[in-house]
Amino acid sequence: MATDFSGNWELERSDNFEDYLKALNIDFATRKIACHLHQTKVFIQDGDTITIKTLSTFRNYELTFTVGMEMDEHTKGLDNRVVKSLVTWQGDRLVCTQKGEKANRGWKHWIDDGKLYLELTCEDKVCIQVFKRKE
Ligand code: VLZ
Repeated sequence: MATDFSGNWELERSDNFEDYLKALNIDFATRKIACHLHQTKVFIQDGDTITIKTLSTFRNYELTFTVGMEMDEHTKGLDNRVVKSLVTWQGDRLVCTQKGEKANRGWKHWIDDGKLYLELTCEDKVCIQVFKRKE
């Protein structure tokens, strides 16, 4: 059985988010704002078709994909690049590779002890975010 990520999650802590944004060439001012944001993740899961919304007062980012099907992802409002994204299941983890200009780019989601984890990677930078369920 695939992990069920459905629901609303609020950001509890973030390690190395600024380094990750820097690796994506996000400018200083935007990084400062981004690092202080209260982020919410909304997962809508229908079998292997999944929507992930990243919501904040500053910017929102939304991605819909089907697991196992490569797509063009335009990272609009983030670093504004186009990457070839492929999301797969690796055991209980949802793993995305984002092929493009930046090496070693992608993310992983998993749940542990009721918390939602997100690992964001770009080049040699790794950011970990932890979210708790929102009532
Ligand atoms: O999420 O890759 O959950 O798309 C930050 C948004 C989101 C607000 C960063 C600040 C990562 C923007 C989003 C300022 C530059 C991401 C995936 C995994 C799904």
